[in-house]
Amino acid sequence: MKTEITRLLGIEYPIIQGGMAWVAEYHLAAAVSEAGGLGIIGAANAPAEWVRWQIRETKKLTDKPFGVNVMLMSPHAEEVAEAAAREGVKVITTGAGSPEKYMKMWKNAGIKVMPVVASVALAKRMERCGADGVIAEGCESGGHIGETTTMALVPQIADAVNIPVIAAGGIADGRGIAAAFMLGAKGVQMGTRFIVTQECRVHENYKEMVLKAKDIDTRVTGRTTGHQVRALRNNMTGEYLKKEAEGASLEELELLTLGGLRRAVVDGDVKNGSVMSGQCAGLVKEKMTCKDLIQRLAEETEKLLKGFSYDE
Ligand code: TUI
Repeated sequence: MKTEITRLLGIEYPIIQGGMAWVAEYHLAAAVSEAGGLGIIGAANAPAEWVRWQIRETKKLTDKPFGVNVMLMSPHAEEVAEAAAREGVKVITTGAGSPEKYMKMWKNAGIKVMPVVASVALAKRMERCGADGVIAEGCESGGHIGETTTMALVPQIADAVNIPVIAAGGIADGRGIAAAFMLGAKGVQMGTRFIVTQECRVHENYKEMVLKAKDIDTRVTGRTTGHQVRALRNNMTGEYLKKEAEGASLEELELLTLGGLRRAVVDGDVKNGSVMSGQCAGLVKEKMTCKDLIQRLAEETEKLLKGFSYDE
């Protein structure tokens, strides 16, 4: 599975672990990188001090490349952007905005930068300002999402830019990875599938809920506020959507989600917390180690791509 992405990042498999807020901490990132993928530490809303500590702990567990995801809506985005560069991180991904103002600093530090984008326009802007690749994230993803599906977004972005495209959103097995290559991607990013791994430190209740989820079990809150977030349906999404339909204010709606992800990930309150997950949760059926998972994904993908026939 050697592609432009494995060569660019110096990794074995073109499989990147999503920089999931609260979920993507150093145990998971190190395990994914050790298994030959690219592990990512999700900085989310954390301060730079936390990110520095996470980077140092990851380095104790692996010599392989790993990355940091800078969530651009964070109040700490600027200090995190600087800390990641100073700590010698090899790869930076970004989410929930445009990282244009940090690009020069990161490129001067020799970092490979791959912004997550949800539109052709932002992908083109990222190419112009020096991105090494873009992660095209469809709205099947968990967490904060855009408007367009992976199936429609990835080929449109692949046509629009000359840098490698990584597909994200709705991918959980070798079929999804093979399909992503057919759409023009040179790699994939997966989040939901990595939540249910041995090394992922989220509360067991969270993993159980992903394992039990069916195809129709996610909901998108915040369509009226512009902060669309996909999560597994529970009391919180039910109440949020009811209030949203009644025209509740932004402040009132934010009260329902504030700290909700932490509540689900850390406290295991999967009824009232925010259990962010992609639509592919229904494909996640067993807990594995990151090594076994990546091996299996590679085998499934290679088998499909090698012996492809219309009839099988
Ligand atoms: O960022 C994500 N996923 C996330 S961030 C997050 S933390 C959070 N929680 C609640 C509310 C808000 C944030 C949880 N999940 N994925 C990458 C992504 N980026 N998806 C969509 C976008 C995006 C959207 C609009 C990127 C850029 C953009 O417009 C920027 C511009 O200037 O055009």
